[in-house]
Amino acid sequence: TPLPIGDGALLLRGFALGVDDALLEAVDAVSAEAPARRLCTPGGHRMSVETTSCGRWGWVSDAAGYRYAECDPVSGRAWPAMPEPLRRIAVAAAARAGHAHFDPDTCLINRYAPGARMGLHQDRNEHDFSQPIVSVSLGLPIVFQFGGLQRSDRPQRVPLAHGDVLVWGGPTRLAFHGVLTLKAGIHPLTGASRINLTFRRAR
Ligand code: MD3
Ligand code: FE
Repeated sequence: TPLPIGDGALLLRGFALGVDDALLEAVDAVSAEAPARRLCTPGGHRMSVETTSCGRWGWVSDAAGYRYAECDPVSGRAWPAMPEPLRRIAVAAAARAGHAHFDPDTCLINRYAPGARMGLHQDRNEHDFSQPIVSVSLGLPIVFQFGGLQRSDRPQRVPLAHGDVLVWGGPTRLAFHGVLTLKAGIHPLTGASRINLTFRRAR
């Protein structure tokens, strides 16, 4: 049963469980063409998460800033196309949350090893904030932090497990969010890692 966790945010526990193998196979195919890498923030810090993308646009970060790019800066080539199983789960989750026409043009793939984390931030690189964001958690569990519209708002902590899907729309689209440090563990499908898929309409 969908759990509202904020104004416009919906947690669909286990929504991706029936297609987890297909999603991970697609992630492997994308990673073979565009290997995940640790990006540098504009402030000069190396992110602890390994990142790659598929779809028309890919999210990148370097000394020049955060942005979407049509080419993978490592290979100089276009990002891999978004595999159908990925697109399908994102569109289905968005529809379940009331967004009937979600058409993602990018999927960011974040791979967390034990010790990796993501600090509180807003997602503001997209052009149309009325479009939702869909995120799918695979592999090891993690504690998600869901804050308010001000960085100073105290975040709620929400544990996320393999197969959980979140849809962010409405006012929560611009909420501060992040994840706490991944704890050590072994998941039968992903080994010592958590993989998060984030689907967005960039342009
Ligand atoms: C809430 N990734 O890549 S996914 C990111 O687990 C990012 O890898 C985290 O935040 C991860 O930008 C969290 C859940 C998520 C994604 C986007 C959101 C939550 C969000 C946008 C607005 C509000
Ligand atoms: Fe984010």
